Amino acid sequence: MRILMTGAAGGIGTRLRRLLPPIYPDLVLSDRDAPSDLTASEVFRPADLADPAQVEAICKGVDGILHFGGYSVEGPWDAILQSNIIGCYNLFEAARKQRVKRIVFASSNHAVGFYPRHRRIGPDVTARPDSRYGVSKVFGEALGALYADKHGIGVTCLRIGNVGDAPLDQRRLSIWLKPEDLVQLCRIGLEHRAIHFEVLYGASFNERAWWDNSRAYELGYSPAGRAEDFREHAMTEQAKLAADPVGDFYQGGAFCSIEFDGEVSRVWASK
Ligand code: 15L
Repeated sequence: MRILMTGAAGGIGTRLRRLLPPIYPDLVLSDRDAPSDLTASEVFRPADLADPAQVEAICKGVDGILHFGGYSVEGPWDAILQSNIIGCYNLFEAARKQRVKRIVFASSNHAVGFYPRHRRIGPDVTARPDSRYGVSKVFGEALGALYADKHGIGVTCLRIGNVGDAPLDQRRLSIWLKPEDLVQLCRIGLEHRAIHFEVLYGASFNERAWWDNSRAYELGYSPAGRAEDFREHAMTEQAKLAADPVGDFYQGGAFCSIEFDGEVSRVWASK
C-alpha cells in the first residue's frame, strides 16, 4: 500500500515517521514545510492543506491516508478555519477524486471534552467539543461519515487522547496513548476488512479510562501501553500544577477552562 501521512512535521507525525516505514515502506510524507531532520530515504511532498490543488497533487496514486495535518491545539478562528475546516474538506475531496480507499482521521478527545470525568462514554455520544479546535474535529468526523456513506471511502476517526512516552499528569493517566499503540490503530484503519466508518478512542490500556473502546478491541486492538505503570511520575507532575476547577472536572482539561465565562458553580451541574 502507498500511504500518505499529512502533518509529518508535527508531534505525532515525527514519532510515526520512525515507526511506520518498516510496516509501510511506500510512505509519502507531507506537511507545509519539510521536517528539518528529513533523511534521504524519506519521500516528502509539501502541501498547504488550504490549497485544493496542492492537496490533490499529494493524493495521486495513494491507497490510504493518515491525516494528522492541521492545527493541533486551540487557536484563533481563522487558523482553525483554514487548516482544520477548509483543509480537512480539501483532503477528503482530493481523496475522493483520486479514489483513495482508506482514510484515518486524527480526531481528538477535545471533540467530546465537555463530558465530565465521572461519565464513561463510548464512540456514539453526542459531540461536546471544548474549543474551536474541538469543533473542527467534530466537523472532520462528520466529513468522514459523509465520505464513507456517500463515496465508499473506509474512514476511521481516532479520538486521540495524548500521545507521548509517558502520561504527563493525572488527566493523561486516563487518556495516554503509547505511540506504538497508535500505530496499531492506524493499521486497523488502513487494513481491516470490516472498516466502513468507525470512531475509535486513541488510548492505551489505561485503568482510569473514561472511554468505552470495546469496538477497537473487537477490531483486534491489543494495546501494549499501561498508563498506571507511570502513576508516580504523573502524580508528581500533577502536584506542580495549579488547581483548575473547570479543567479538573471535565475530560478535556485546560481546553475547557480556556475562555470559560461565568459561574464556575454551573460546572458541578454537568451530567
Ligand atoms: C490534543 O488533541 C492535542 O493535539 C494535544 O496537543 C494535547 O493537548 C491533547 O489533545 C490532550 O488532550 O492532552
